[in-house]
Amino acid sequence: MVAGDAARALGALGMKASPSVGALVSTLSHENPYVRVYAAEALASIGPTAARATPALARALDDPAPGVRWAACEALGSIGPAAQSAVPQLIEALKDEFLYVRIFAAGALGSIGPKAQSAREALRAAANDPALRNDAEWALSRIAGVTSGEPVASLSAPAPSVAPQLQTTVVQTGNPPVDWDTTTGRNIVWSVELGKETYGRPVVAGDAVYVGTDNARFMNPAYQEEAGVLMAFQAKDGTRLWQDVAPRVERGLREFLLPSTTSAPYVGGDRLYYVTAECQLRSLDTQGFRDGENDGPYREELFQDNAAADIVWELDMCGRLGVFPHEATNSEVLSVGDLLMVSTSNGQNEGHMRVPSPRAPSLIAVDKRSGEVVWRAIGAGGQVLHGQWSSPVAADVNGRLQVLFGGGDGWLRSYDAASGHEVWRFDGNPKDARWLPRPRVLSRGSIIAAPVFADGRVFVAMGLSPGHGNGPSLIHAISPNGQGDVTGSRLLWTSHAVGRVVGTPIAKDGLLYVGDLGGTIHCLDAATGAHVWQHDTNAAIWGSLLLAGDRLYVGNEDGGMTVLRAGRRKELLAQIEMDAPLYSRPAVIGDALYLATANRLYFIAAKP
Ligand SMILES: [Ca+2]
Ligand SMILES: [Ca+2]
Repeated sequence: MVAGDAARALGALGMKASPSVGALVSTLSHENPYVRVYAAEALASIGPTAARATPALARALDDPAPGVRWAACEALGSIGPAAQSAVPQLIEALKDEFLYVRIFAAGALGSIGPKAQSAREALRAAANDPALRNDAEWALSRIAGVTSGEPVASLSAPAPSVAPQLQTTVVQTGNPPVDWDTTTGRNIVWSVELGKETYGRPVVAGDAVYVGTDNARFMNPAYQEEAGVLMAFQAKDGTRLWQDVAPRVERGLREFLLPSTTSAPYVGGDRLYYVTAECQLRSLDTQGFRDGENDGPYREELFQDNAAADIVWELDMCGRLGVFPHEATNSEVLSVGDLLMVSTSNGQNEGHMRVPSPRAPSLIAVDKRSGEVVWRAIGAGGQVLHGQWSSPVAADVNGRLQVLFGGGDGWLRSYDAASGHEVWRFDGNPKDARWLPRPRVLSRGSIIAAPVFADGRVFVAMGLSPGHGNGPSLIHAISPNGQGDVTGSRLLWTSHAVGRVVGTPIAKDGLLYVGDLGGTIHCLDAATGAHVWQHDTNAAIWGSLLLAGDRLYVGNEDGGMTVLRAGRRKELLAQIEMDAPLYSRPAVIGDALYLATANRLYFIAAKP
């Protein structure tokens, strides 16, 4: 893979790699398809000065590997008008069997602009494909000489109801145990096996508990492929009810999406909504096939027995919206009236060189009943630093419902919940911060933890993928009453005292609790940002914290569960060791906890 590594390194240099265009052109005919992909991606990050690669890139549109074809489209697009000679091959690529090749071909034709006149008819035909419409229409406007930038959010449906119906599950009442032992079984009522890499958090609704995991245990012996799974258990005793599998979708991707369901579902009545590991938003019937009916327009379930999930509808965010998810599609589902809102996880290409689908939405609102997209927001667009793994939250700000969404570019954006129009935006990064994705340095960051709204303040913690380790970072408090860019005008305070954060903080009684990737839990004064206390748990904190009654539960990557008393005075209540990593927030029901480790689900309650 030396040639591939060299191509990746050149791509990272961007413009500075332009003297290597000749070498990259020869690398486009390397025998290893991955090396050819990296060469094309490296040419894409060089831009217009790679113009002499145009003939070779046009030939690469016939490459047998789809990844090479779409990366070649990206490169031709970034060369721009000087890639005019490739227009005939790009027109052919509009009919490629792989969606991303078609999308990026349309994007390249638009970037070539008025010199791609001959593509107009083909683009008009391509605009009939819903997945391609955005990019084809954008390309047509560019060819016509219109340079007005982003397509406008389309709002075709009547104004949806967005009555506040907020899910505030982080702060709970109840007094769950602070004392349990998985070896002796103390206070463990039951436990069941999950997959082997579980990041999903348990969600309890009705008499069932749901959790996203992987297919490592082949719970359905008839299906032994690598895949993300959503499991449903009976809440009282852990009896398995059904599971939903999201088989790998052949999109010409190099299968770098995590094959484990990380999205926590939202359950409303007899419908459950979640994002699969393959970037599909699904509505399921909570009764599965046990009600004797195959519900909804979706009838193509792979399995239709009592242990299988009944899909009501599915929105494939890649196939329908041209989204290019990076590494994991993990959004929680925000329910607001008739709408569901999710992050699409649109992000960088596999080589981490650029965002291949910059016009795909970052955040969408979908009609709960039909699965139709009501509005879409581009958000970070082409500025995503890595991936997008934050989840939207709703905030009722003086009677107007805002949707707060942390972008992969480090900007927090607020949208009007009904229309999707941006209300304000806040840049969480210092303007001079550089992208340095390695431990122990201050890097330009993305927003991964969900923002928190409490007592009129919005808190947003900056983070990086846990794979890049911990480092100095920032947390901000801002006022949500502004318009436009509020970075300078609505900042209340910034604290430099925290490390990189990926788990959602908790605000309660004037205090803010934040766990970082260095393993430290911080208690800050919510009004001033002043440090009240901190406690080191000795391993990275990934998942969100849980506050139940006055008990703050903090799980870490080493399987350590630390329980502290919430309040201004630090008090350690318990330290419990589990035998597997704790990545997610437990669910509290009454005085009991549903807790998932990386491989097991536990029901924990005081036993007489
Ligand atoms: Ca059913
Ligand atoms: Ca169905």
